[in-house]
Amino acid sequence: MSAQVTTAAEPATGLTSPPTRHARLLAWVAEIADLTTPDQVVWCDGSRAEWERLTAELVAFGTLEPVPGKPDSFIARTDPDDVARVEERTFICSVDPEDAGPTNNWTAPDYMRETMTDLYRGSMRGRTMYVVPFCMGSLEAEKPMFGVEITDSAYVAVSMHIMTRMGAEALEKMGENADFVPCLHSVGAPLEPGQADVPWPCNETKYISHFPGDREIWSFGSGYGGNSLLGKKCYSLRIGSAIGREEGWLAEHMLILRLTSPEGKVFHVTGAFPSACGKTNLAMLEPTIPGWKVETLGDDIAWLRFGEDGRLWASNPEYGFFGVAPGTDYRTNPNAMRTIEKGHTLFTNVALTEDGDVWWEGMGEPPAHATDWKGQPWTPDTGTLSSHPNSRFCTPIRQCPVLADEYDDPRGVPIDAILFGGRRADTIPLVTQSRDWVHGVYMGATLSSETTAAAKGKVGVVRRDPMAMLPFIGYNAADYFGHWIEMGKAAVDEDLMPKVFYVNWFRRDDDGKFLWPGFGENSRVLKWVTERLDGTAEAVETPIGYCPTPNSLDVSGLGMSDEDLEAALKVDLDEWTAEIPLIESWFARFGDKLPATLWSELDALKHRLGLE
Ligand code: SAT
Ligand code: MN
Repeated sequence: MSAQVTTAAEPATGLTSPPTRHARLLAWVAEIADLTTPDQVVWCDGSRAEWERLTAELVAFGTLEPVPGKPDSFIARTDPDDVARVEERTFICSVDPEDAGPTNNWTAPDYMRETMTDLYRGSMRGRTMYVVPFCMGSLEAEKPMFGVEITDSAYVAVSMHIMTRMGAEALEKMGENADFVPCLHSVGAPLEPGQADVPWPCNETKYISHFPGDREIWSFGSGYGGNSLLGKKCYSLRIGSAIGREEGWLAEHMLILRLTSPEGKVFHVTGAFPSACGKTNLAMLEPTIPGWKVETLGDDIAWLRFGEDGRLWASNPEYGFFGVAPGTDYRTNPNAMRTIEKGHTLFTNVALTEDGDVWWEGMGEPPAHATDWKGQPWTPDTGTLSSHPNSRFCTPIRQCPVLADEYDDPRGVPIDAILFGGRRADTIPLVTQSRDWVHGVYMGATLSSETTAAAKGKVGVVRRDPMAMLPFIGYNAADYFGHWIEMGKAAVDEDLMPKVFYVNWFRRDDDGKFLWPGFGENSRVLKWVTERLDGTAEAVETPIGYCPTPNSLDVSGLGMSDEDLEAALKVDLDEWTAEIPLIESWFARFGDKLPATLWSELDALKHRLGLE
């Protein structure tokens, strides 16, 4: 390796030896340095000094701007074209295209490696290559899930400080032999000698490639979180789901929360919702009903494994929140606001007010003057959004005031209920309980939602988003449904499996007004869920599952009209009849691979709807 090697704790000058004797890791780092030819190689140690040095450098480059109103916090403004996950540029490079399935983009692994190797050749010229050792989930896990990200973006390195357990401790734990997922990232913007840098380097050509066979991730051209923080969606969901299939567990796009009733009874719930549909809000919810308490364990990703007691336990592999900023305020998510108020937060594509604090749409009164996410002067009359709809806050989980102690417990918590939810203006009632595990899998497999700004593309289009995992299933989605069904069979007793519920906070009336107030009021739905678990809440059996009777849902003090409540809970047979062909064509995409039980579930539903 010709590049200069240093650890980031010291100024990036003197040549020091790499801080590990892990031969496979050393060989890989040397190989990538040879290929990408950075000016220097820096091993990240995760220290406070490193954070200070890198953020100061990023401020000097103009990538970050300090937020005076919050301690140790910064705003990043991306290239206006590099603001979200790029699903059309995301690939599952399995050997057999069948293993990627009809919902993923596929390219042969050899071809992808060749193409991307050409792109990586010299791609870090003029830049620093950071080596970021990290662990998804607790370092104390029986088998810690290590990864190492090589990146030429200091923004990525500091974001990894927040989002993962990383640095010297992770590297030390890896010892000389531990398995790890190599995660290679380059923004793809080499600098010629003397060439001035831009604040947000990236490349028009983007690839987010996964090699499940080799458990490897290659990302090129984008600096945006979901494309560049490779421990997150790429490792913990796409590669994670493929590992989970082999090992008998589930990697899911789920929040994890603990709910305590006024009587002190404890429940653990996970919830799968597509990106930008309120997972973070639900994870930190402040119940509006007296005596109930919510504690947070995770807001985006859950790994579900069987415990020794035969129950399904969930743990959060992440160490921070990467939440959608717009719409977040003291009314919708006070605990997220308190989390970021403590500082140490990186904001991306939000506005900076003239008195030096962050602002975004939905956070109370707009400031008279601000700098918008593109760095332009902004006033409420400008007529544009001050913040990108997918702007984010990246903040340490430990700052969350309602964090449950078990967030760091490698075993996680035993799950009582799984919620599946989407954003649907019609058809899907507020809450429906599945008849059994397989019916719950059917609900997840047919989950649908209107698209959001979290991914590039048109917003507001209804699409199937199975288990809210459409962009994140690392193998054939039909096999993934099969794996979910197998998990139910693997259970010692189906009674020990979590009960499954389908929720929709986003149903609207004919005037387009939301029928259900949402946010903290969702605690009322959680209460009904726990009462169903306890067998105390009433339900009506409908063609689609068990729905609350109007009296069984606690709406006391809500001031909701009977008509609105009825409309929120309604199973509209016409709407469901219209939904059936959509589900049929969705299932048909999987051909013979779709588990036959899911066709049977659909047939049974049609029968109950009186359609055959
Ligand atoms: O863009 S991320 O994948 O980081 C967040 C999300 O879309 O859920
Ligand atoms: Mn997400």
